[in-house]
Amino acid sequence: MLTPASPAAAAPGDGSPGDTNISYLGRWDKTSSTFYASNWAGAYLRTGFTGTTVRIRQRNSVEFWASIDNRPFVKFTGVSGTVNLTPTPLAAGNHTLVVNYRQRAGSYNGDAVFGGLVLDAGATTLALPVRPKVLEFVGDSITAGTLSSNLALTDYGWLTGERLGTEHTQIAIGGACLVAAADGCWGMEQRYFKIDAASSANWDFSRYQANVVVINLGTNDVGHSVTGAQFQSSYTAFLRNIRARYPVATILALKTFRGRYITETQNAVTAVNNAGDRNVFFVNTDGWLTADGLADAVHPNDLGHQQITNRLAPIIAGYLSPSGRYEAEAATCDGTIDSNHTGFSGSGFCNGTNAIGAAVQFSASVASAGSTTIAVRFANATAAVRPADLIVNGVRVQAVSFEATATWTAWTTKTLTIQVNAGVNTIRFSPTTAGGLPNIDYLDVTPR
Ligand SMILES: [Ca+2]
Ligand SMILES: [Ca+2]
Repeated sequence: MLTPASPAAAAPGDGSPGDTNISYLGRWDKTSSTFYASNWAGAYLRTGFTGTTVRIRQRNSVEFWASIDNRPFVKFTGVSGTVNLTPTPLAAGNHTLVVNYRQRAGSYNGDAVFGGLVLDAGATTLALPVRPKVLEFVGDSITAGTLSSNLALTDYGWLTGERLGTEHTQIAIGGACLVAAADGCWGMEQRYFKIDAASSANWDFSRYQANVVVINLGTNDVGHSVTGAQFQSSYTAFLRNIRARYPVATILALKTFRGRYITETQNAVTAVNNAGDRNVFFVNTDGWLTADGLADAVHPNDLGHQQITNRLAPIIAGYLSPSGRYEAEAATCDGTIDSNHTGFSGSGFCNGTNAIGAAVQFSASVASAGSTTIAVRFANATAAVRPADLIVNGVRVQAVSFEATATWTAWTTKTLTIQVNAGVNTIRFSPTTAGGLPNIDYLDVTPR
């Protein structure tokens, strides 16, 4: 008779948790080789696979979301064992899969582990291109997506990362404070450095380096009698401790949407700036959320998370582009992102609505204040010149004429000189006639 073989080591392509074709983003616990555990709110796995079906091995009852071939995520609730993700088989060929497990938090305690994929006979996983940048969002229930339709998936952190074509994760849990208050609160000044909110195990920061860390903390500290002095001291230490793990990341300290501990947050940023860390910035969020963007007094709904994303993504784009190139498809575009006219850079261009004031706005970061050149790439196959105002940091600085080009694929570049501030600058082109803007591909900002 056959003797059961000892478990073989994971081989690339076999779909087991250790399969190196599978990318794990966020804080996964790989201690068990048979079930990798998904931690915090925004962890996910990505892989390609061949064949027509895919099933996923689970252990005990769990809730997760899966997206195949970039289609909308499908939610699986209360499932266990080998779960079929393709009740309708796919066309034969190469496919992609993204899976996000619901975070264990509050009253939900599902078994958020991944036991591998079961593919068709002869099928294999395929490695997907790794997105080169990583964003990390640190916060409480707002950053975990509470009261949005699909929790972490419909949260501003996830949406911002997807908008910018980066990897992303939310180190967040409902009820979190910055300060580990004596009356009990998830104190992120300590918890952030753990593999999961409730774990005593330290996270291994060598697993990945974030390029940008966004902190959105302070909303809950008020309810735990944290004084302003305590908050400021903890925030300053928190910034230093994150810096010790991520030497080159840009760290953004958001003004909480409820406006809590504003001065203390700014003072903490100033303290580390004055100590020589210039890559930490306070971000004013005034006006980001409107009343209809809230599900209750505190938590954004799906619209609210979109509103935050629309404001935050261009700012982060500004910090992700040391080359100084800002694609219009990652900027704020009053129109549609199109890709039907070839020759563009990146993944497309901004086709602004043909109307006065339908603008494109870039957020560009520079190290020092002064004069710099910008170059905007555009196409305008109408016979008419399309004029616009150039507005820098809210101030109209000059009129710009976008002349006609031979075709919509005859991209051309216009160079201008502007004055900029140190840090992030908004650079806006706002059309002054009903024809709107030309199609805008990108903006180059000469670093300084
Ligand atoms: Ca247009
Ligand atoms: Ca582009």
